[in-house]
Amino acid sequence: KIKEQTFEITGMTCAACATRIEKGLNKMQGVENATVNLALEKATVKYRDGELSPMEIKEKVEGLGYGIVTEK
Ligand code: 9UX
Repeated sequence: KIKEQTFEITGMTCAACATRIEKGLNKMQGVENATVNLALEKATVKYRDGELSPMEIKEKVEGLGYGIVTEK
C-alpha cells in the first residue's frame, strides 16, 4: 500500500538544499516519489508502507543535516 506523508523541513538555506533532500529521499528503498518545496519548507513523500516508515524518512533527512517534523 502506498502512503503519503508531509513533513516540515528546517535548515534549508539555498535551492540546492531542497534538491539534496529530494535526491536523498528518492534513492531510498520504498520511496515512490519525494518532492521538497523550499519556499514552503515542506517535503511530501509517497512511500510503500511496509518497506519504509516515517521514522526512517526522518532519520535520513536528519542525517543530511536538516530538521524534520511530521505534519499532522
Ligand atoms: Mo546551498 Mo544547502 O550552498 O545544504 S546546498 S546551503
